[in-house]
Amino acid sequence: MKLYSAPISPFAARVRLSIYRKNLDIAIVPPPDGGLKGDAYLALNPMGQVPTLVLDDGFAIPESATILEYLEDRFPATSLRPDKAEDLARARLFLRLPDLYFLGAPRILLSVRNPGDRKPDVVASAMESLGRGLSYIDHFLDADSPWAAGGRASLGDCALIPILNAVALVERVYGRPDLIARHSKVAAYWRAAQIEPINARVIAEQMASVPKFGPPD
Ligand SMILES: N[C@@H](CCC(=O)N[C@@H](CS)C(=O)NCC(=O)O)C(=O)O
Repeated sequence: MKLYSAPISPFAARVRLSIYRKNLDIAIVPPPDGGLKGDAYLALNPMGQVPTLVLDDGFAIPESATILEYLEDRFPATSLRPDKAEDLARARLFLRLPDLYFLGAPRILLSVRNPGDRKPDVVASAMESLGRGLSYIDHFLDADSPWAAGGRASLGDCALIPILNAVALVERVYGRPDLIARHSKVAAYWRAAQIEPINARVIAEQMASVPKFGPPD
């Protein structure tokens, strides 16, 4: 089995987090020659995006949330599904909220590398969307837990860690250290989550592409 992935992609990072936490023997590889829009990759995933999980018989599964659920069904031993239905609903919410409401914002903010090319109105609107999205996450997080849902590692953490890391990158690139700090439960969660070793591994992989965005502070 192999996962087509890119280090910075929060969607691919979600799945890598699950693979590491479940200790699965899945090769993590870059897109094939021709890239995401080449014939070889489009034959697997016509959307031309990472991640795609390719099974040993060649069956290809795109879409991070679908891959995460497949890995839960196929490898239930180290389950990332919380035990209580309500906690599982919350973990899934942490996948849905960014996808539906605010993941476009860091993408917009980080897509313009040169500060001189940034349009103030576009930046302001993306920052507002980001803030609103973080407030939704804050609303549903437990206070005082280093985990997203159910008191242990779950799909909710696979969702939140890569996204909060993308927000942390926005903070550095734009000199806005307040973006996460304004949301007290998100800030406490992020503080604790970053020092957990498997989370830290994925955070480091994502951050490996930081130099492209300019000098870190
Ligand atoms: N809904 C997809 C989104 C995947 C996605 O947007 N991947 C980005 C990287 S963060 C990508 O491959 N972009 C390349 C492109 O769209 O050309 C998922 O959850 O897997």
